[in-house]
Amino acid sequence: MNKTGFIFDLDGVIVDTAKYHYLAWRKLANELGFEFTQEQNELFKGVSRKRCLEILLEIGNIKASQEQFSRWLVEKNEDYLSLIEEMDESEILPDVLKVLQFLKKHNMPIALGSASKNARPILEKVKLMDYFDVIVDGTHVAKAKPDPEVFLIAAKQLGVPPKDCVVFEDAVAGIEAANNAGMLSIGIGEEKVLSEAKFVFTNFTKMDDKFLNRLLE
Ligand code: B16
Ligand code: MG
Repeated sequence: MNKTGFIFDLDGVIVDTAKYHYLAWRKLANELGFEFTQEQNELFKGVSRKRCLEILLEIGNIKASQEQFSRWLVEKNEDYLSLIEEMDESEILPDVLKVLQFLKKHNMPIALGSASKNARPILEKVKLMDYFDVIVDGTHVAKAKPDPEVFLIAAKQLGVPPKDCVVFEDAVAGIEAANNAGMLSIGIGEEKVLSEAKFVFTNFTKMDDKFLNRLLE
C-alpha cells in the first residue's frame, strides 16, 4: 500500500493562535492611531508576518520607512510572544489529538506546514512535537501561501509524492496552496469561506473514523 502523507497547518487547525495574533496587531494599530477589527484579521490568516504588516499599514493608510517597518515587525512579534508565553496543552483544538493518534496508530507520516516562524516553540508549549516527523515553517520558505512551496517541501521531506498527501488548513490561501500542490485539501472552518477545499469540516470533532479510514485507502 502507498503511504499517505498528512500535513497540518498550525494556526487555526491545531491551536487557535489567531486570537493572539489579532491582539498583537490591534495593539500596534492602536498605537499608530487606528482601529483593527476581527473581520480585518481574517485577511491575515495563513499570511506571512511581513505581508500582514503591509496590509495593516494599507488599512491605516500609513507610510513607513524601512527602519520603522522592521521595528514594528519586531514589536508585534514581541507582543505576540508574550501573549503565547502561557500556552499549554489545554489550547489544542478539539479532537486534534484524536486524529493525530489515529494517524500514528496507522503509522502514517505526519508533517507540519505552517507560515509561522514561531511554529516550533508553540508545538513545544502544547507538547505535540513528538507527533511530527517533519516540521516546515515560516523559517524554511521563501514563497508564502497560496504558493505551494511549504507543502511541497513537507511532502519531499516525508518522502511521499504530493498527489498522495492530505492537507488540513483553515485559511483560504492555505487551501489554494494545497490545491496548487496537487494535494487533497481538507478545510477546517466554514464551508462558505473554504469553498475551494475538497472536503470541509467545522472542526475535527466532525471527522469520524469512517472518513479517516477512507483517507488511508
Ligand atoms: P508568525 P499558519 C500563520 O500560521 C498565521 O495564520 C498567520 O496569521 C501569521 O501571520 C503567520 O502564520 C506568521 O506567523 O508571525 O508567528 O511568523 O496558519 O500558516 O500556521
Ligand atoms: Mg492557519
